[in-house]
Amino acid sequence: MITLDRFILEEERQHPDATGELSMLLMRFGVAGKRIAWELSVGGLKSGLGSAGATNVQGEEQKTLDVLANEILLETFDYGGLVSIAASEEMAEPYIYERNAEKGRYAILFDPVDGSSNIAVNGTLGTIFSVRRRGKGAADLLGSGRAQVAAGYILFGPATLLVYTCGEAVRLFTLEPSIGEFLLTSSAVRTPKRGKGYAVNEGRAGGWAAQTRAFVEHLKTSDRATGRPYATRYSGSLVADFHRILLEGGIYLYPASADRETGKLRVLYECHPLAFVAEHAGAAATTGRGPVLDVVPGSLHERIPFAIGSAEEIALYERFLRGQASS
Ligand code: FDP
Repeated sequence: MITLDRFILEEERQHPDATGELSMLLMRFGVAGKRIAWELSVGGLKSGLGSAGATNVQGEEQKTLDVLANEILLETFDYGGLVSIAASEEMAEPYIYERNAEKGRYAILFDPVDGSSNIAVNGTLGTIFSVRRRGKGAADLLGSGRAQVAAGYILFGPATLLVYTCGEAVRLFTLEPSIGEFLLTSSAVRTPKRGKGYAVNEGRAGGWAAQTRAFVEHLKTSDRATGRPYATRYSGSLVADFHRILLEGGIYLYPASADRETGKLRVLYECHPLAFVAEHAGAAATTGRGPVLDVVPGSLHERIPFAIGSAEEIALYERFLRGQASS
């Protein structure tokens, strides 16, 4: 049985110059994940599962569990002197840890509850996180995705999973509830070069560019030789859909559309961290024009068109968008 803490500490020993701070920080994401998993599991029993009445900075309705998960994550890093600043999809401005302002070497960014439309129907949810070296202030959070030190997500499904990478392999842990520990499931997750499924909200196809529609049409067109049609798998939770793709291959898309020219997903809280995981598992993520990790956002809550998945599907999608392939 290899617990998360044991794995991280053993990994740390491979890096003699490590201070142990990143290890502590990753372990704390495990603690936050357990607390959020618990809150989600009892959420339906409590009153106030639905809307908290407030809206987040993107004008979306906040659910009580979004608020709660945000608070849990903030509180988790309030002590230990590890983190000096936190930015979240749920907060208009970054949170400064005054106590850690001088010593905290890291900045964290997170989407506390991703796929929040699934809250009300007991569907799969996730928490996405990203770790960067702290800079001098909020502006330093606006780096390229390649400046991330670590990134990952916690998936709240039938089991709670923790997936992360520190820029080496992608690690996958499963929560064993009887002992309250994350146990190692895979120390090097690899995404197949090609998959059989695609995930996209096709109800929005009317607003897509012709090339995007042609690409999805291509996936749906029968051709035995190339393994088509693909199967549609869309849950309304990016973490759930991405996790399937990470393990089985395929592609997830949230493209630009007429009413959302920059797509829906946020660079810093969703796209960068998942792209970091994808690239370290042999998968890829693109805006349609180039790698997501190369994007340097101009503001904290910036959104970009996003596609993530197996290397072959991502390359094909880019060819479609460039007009170099057709269905
Ligand atoms: P949600 O807004 O419900 O938190 O993060 C955005 C996200 O969910 C993704 O998890 C999900 O894939 C997508 O948006 C769903 O958006 P649509 O309802 O437009 O399909």
